[in-house]
Amino acid sequence: HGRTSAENLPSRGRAVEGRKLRIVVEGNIASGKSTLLSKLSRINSVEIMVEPVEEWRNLAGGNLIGRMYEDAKRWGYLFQSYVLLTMMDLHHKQVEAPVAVLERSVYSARYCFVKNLHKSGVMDDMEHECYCQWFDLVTRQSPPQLDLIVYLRSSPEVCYQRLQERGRKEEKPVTLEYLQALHECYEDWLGNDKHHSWHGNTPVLVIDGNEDCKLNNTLHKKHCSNILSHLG
Ligand code: DCP
Repeated sequence: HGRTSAENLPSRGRAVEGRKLRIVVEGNIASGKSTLLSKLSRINSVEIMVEPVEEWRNLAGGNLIGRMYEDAKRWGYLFQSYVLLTMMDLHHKQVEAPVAVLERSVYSARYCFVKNLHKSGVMDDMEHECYCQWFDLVTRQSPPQLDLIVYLRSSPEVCYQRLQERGRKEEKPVTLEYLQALHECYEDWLGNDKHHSWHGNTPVLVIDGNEDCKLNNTLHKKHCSNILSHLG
């Protein structure tokens, strides 16, 4: 399957008068974001920007994400503050392509991952307050451009299954309960009727992530054209 040429994009999906567009793909751990991103990367006018997990794995010679999973109480705050820094950098990185697609955003970090750490008592009130003040300051001073949020909604059970199949060493401590709690945060943020179609001013497109797209190429093509048609 070759790349889709820019001419084949639906007209509403083209950058209007040179304005470049930014899409973020959201979803739980192992919800299938990487597979969707790799399909989107075949489109000529699209550039993919993945989560900087390699940077999270190697900070001053230490594996920060690994430590966070081993001892979230000790490292959760530092990890999330580094996620905020590296994701803000990604949000503002210039790209050549008319459409940039980011894996996650500073918003899911705050409204799903940090919220869950705080709610479960792993991140204490002072750490949470300090994180939120940093978040508010940096997002107010340099607001990330968001034209569309694609929410890949996969059940926690399906995510857990996929997580075990891929077997990343740092993610061994991730339990089904943790994925269920994150799923609830994602649903509160993007899944309920109130916010179903809008997050602030940004439209939200919900895609069923339970079907295995690796086995179904037509399904992915459908998702890709659905995403591009929402950009007008
Ligand atoms: N993570 C976190 N807090 C954040 C962002 C990410 O704790 N604010 C963690 C969750 C994962 C790891 O970082 O353990 C990387 O994210 P994903 O596993 O979701 O990325 P994948 O590429 O694996 O996603 P998918 O499996 O959907 O393709």
